Amino acid sequence: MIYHLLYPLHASYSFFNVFRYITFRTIYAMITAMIIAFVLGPWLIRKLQSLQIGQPIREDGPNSHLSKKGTPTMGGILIIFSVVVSTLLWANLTVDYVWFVVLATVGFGLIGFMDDYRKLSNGSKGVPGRVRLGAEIAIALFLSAILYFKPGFSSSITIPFFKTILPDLGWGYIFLSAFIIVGAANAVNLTDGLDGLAIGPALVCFLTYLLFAYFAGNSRISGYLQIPYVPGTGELAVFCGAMAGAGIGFLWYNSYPAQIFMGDVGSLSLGGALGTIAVITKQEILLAIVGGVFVMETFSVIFQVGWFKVSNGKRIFRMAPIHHHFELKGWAEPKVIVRFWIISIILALVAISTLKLR
Ligand code: 57M
Repeated sequence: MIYHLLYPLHASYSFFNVFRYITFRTIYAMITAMIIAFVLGPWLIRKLQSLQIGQPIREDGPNSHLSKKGTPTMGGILIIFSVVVSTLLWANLTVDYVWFVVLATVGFGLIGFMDDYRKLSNGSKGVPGRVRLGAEIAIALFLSAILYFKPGFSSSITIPFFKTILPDLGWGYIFLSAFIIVGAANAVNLTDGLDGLAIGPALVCFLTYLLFAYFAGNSRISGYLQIPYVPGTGELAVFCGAMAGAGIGFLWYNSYPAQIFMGDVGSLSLGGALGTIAVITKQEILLAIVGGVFVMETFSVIFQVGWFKVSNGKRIFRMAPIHHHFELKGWAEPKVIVRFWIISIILALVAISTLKLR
């Protein structure tokens, strides 16, 4: 909105030319979302408490979690609201990619909201797994198909370290990108099991993809780095900035000991948005490195459940996802959380370096 209202004034007052710059609008999208989350956080926490929207704790988890019973959840509503308002304020809304990512964020957030609401309202297990997965796949396929048929959008994928290998998957790209989007959503969901454990790496991922989006949308920089030039993705840097700002604001209240959890409404929307951005910026495979903490958490579950089944009840980890394994090994919760953040930062630096190592 602000871009469309104020930039045209640059014809009369040169100062307003500053609103043309993505860098400027990204910084202020981050600040705006951060302020919204900071300011509305306490109100939302009180509101959720008054509505008794408190987290039930499973008996079979780490004993240290039992004290978390009743912590307000569904804090993802705060993240989504902050991001969407800030993006609508600061992004160039004529760029369709902005709407794709907002749709992914809200669409996956709605699925998570339904799941949280059913879990909390009648103590059920939430939306049946198949129904939830089906809805996630439907949204992901819809977005992937629109992207595939968008004139000029490439159905090739980028292989890290290899600048000349750009395999064109044709319509198969629709299924790969849907898999990435749904996989990212569920990986963040599984990771969100300790205070700040999901939002920290998510913050790192959005800040990394802020760079990738800016580079991919700039013909000079993408040419220099020899990465795919995707006109218009620069505006996704504004969205990533808003998401990072909202994440910092949310982390203020979700940091240990958490006053609020994000709920599936938060974890699914964060992951859905991240997966969609990875596809649009043509850095699909690189997400496995940038989001390596999410990948590690997901594979710990796959291996644990798989081995549990084939070995008639034996476990690889003390408990999956792997953050619980370290808790049961005696690591304090904050130590697990901060060490996973550190791993996330290292992986992001490695991922950024691959843009030069090609
Ligand atoms: C998502 N949800 C947290 C909170 C958050 C197949 C199996 C691995 C599935 C998995 C599962 O249920 N995953 C669901 C993880 C839950 O957090 C809520 O869920 C939202 C995110 N989706 O926003 O609303 C609990 O996590 C803790 N938490 C915090 N701080 C936060 O900021 O402490 C969350 C956010 C909250 C709170 O305790 O209640 C979760 O863990 O359920 N299942 C598991 O992860 C379970 N693992 C398990 O069953 N392992 C078995 C299997 C694999 C064979 C094994 O290893 O033997 C663990 N989760 C729970 N109890 N709650 C362990 C048992």
